[in-house]
Amino acid sequence: VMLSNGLRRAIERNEFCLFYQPKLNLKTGRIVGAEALIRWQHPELGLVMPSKFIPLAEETGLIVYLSEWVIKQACSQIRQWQQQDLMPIRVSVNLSGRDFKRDRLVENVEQAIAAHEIAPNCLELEITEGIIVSHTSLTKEILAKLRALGIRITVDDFGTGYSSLSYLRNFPIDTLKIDRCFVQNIDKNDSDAAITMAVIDLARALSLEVVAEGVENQAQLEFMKRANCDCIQGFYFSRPVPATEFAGMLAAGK
Ligand code: G
Ligand code: G
Ligand code: NA
Ligand code: MN
Repeated sequence: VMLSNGLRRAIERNEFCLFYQPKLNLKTGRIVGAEALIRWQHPELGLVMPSKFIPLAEETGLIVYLSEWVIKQACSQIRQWQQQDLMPIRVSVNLSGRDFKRDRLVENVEQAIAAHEIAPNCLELEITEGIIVSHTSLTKEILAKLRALGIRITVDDFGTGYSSLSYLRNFPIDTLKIDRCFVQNIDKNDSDAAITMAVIDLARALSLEVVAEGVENQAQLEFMKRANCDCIQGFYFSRPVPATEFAGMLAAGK
């Protein structure tokens, strides 16, 4: 109850911030991007994680305002890093199903990119497989418009959406992100290993980029290298960190 009352005020008071988790290109060993993950800097509770308030924001519809803020903030951050000569990197943001029930999303993205004068392909939108399959016609239209702007689209949690694969040929997509539930037991479970390799091959065959999320140890990293996965993201390389810390990692990697 406390959180639900606070959420609306928190938006007005600008109490949110973004953490950034690096994505590492396995061929070059360099950071190529980051996923932006929202946190709520609550005046009494401290740093509140998204799992504690995103579901509520989705239920109440406030998510639309949060997403708008996240998009603007990510674009502003991309611009700042560019000005510090820390580019080129891409930043991805997570969107919710609610965001695809309104045409305003395209306008929000277009305005944020223009206001911060960033290249559209520096911004990536992560959309779960579930969103893609559940709201087809308007979602497809919105995605097409976003893609036409030059925004990159990632299918998040790939393999968990209980979907047919046919959307892959109908939707404008750039990247598949292998869900961490497959990555987790890759060394112990032959099926998970086989599924992961098949997804990587599928991505390659469709000329899509493929990212493995939730890489937590050296063995998983080596597996992804052998399997020719493009990029990894996970605690083994880095947890999500504040913007200044991420900038430090970028600078050190130069
Ligand atoms: O950062 P953390 O590991 O706690 O993220 C938990 C979940 O919250 C993830 O599923 C992530 O996709 C989601 N999430 C994080 N930031 C955002 C955001 O800005 N918008 C939406 N819609 N979901 C987010
Ligand atoms: O797909 P989704 O947007 O839910 O993924 C983002 C979430 O995954 C965030 O909550 C982030 O903190 C979490 N995450 C990132 N790397 C790892 C990891 O290596 N292991 C685990 N368990 N979670 C991770
Ligand atoms: Na994500
Ligand atoms: Mn995911």
